Amino acid sequence: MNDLKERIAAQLQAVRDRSLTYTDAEDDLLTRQHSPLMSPLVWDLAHVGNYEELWVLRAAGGIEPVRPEIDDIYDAFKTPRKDRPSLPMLRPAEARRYIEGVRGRVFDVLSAVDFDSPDPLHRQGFVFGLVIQHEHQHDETMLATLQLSGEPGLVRDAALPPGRPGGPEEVFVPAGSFLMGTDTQPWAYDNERPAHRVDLPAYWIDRFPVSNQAYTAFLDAGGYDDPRWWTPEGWRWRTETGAVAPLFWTRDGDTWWRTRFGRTEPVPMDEPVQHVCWYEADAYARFAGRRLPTEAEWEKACGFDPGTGRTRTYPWGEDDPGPGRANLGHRAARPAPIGAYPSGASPCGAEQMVGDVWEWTASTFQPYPGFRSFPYPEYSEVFFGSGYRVLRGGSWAADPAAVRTTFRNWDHPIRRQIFSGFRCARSATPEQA
Ligand code: AVJ
Ligand code: FE
Repeated sequence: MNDLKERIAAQLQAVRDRSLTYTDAEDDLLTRQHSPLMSPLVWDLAHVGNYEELWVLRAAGGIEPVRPEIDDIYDAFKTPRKDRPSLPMLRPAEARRYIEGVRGRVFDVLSAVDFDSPDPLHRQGFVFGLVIQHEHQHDETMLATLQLSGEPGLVRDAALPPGRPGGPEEVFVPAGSFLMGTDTQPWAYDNERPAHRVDLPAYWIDRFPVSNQAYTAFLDAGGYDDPRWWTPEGWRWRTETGAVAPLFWTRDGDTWWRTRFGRTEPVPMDEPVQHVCWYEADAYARFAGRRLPTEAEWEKACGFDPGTGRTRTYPWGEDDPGPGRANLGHRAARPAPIGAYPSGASPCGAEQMVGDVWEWTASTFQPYPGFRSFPYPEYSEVFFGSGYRVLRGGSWAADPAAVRTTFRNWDHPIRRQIFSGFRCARSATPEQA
């Protein structure tokens, strides 16, 4: 019980340290717009504080509003990202003071909260999980903004385990049903619920995410000039943007270079490809004679344990993600080489399902059968439909607090400033099944 309070307090502290590190910069960098796709960094910073005020202080704590007059400024639905620079935002110093003031009272609510309360915001500390995951997701968004800005400084050079070339390229998942989603993860979002049985025919899925090496073969084969591989919308995206390679790649003679956080280096061929949009992932898969996995195929390959019939929290089981299992939490500012995490393998033998890159799936973002919006429709419900594709697994920039087998991310199919890659799948033939 108190143990959970301590864990929550530590996680609140850790995520705030992270946000403050990313925004420890000159006012100009924080208030400028680096891309119409992104908010000014100082908007994200005050927004996470305002979100805490709305959910922990007002909704869960019953505390009177601290600064109701700024709610509209930090409501993501009132102003699209491209228009946020013109908002009367708090200046960086004021934003830091505001979020610190809110945070002080968040700790008051935490000391008083009863984790066994029938109130679903209180029970098992849900509302704290909500704001911790929310802030980590915005931190990842801030990293994408900083990457677009070209600012140096966020490359981190923690050593990652070496890659392991060789071995099977795909793993087999036999036909059968599994439990998708969750009723038991205490901090799962509404979109991960409820748990429900899904029956799948047999399929093959890549053991690893698609590497830069494999993706480069697509470029070399003229894949970006061949409409055969692209859907009509994908081809339109490709011609309108003039894209010739993943975002942040440039060519010099025979060598592809990539730039990350202001540092330019030859593309490391043994890493998962990142900064591709859904259309690129889908086109590559067709070129390779494969397809993207559905979300259900991805989740079953990630967590289903045929031995117990249950779906694991992480591919390897229930242990928290550590540095030997997966590349998470911005320890290094890059995906780890292919094969770096044998001890992070899932029951079917798929590796690097969690960490490294978000993985595009074939699926649009839809509610599970029996979905109930909680605690508010603007987290998930308003995004359901055909406009978004689901990404799974979490990137090197995702925090372990916001990563699990059932976690669902989504974005427009044109987006590639996010830390996105993919792996391929194919249906088994009747003989194989
Ligand atoms: C789940 C990453 C798509 O960033 O739009 C942040 C998370 N929701 N604030 C997003 C989110 C509200 C969301 N994604
Ligand atoms: Fe938000």
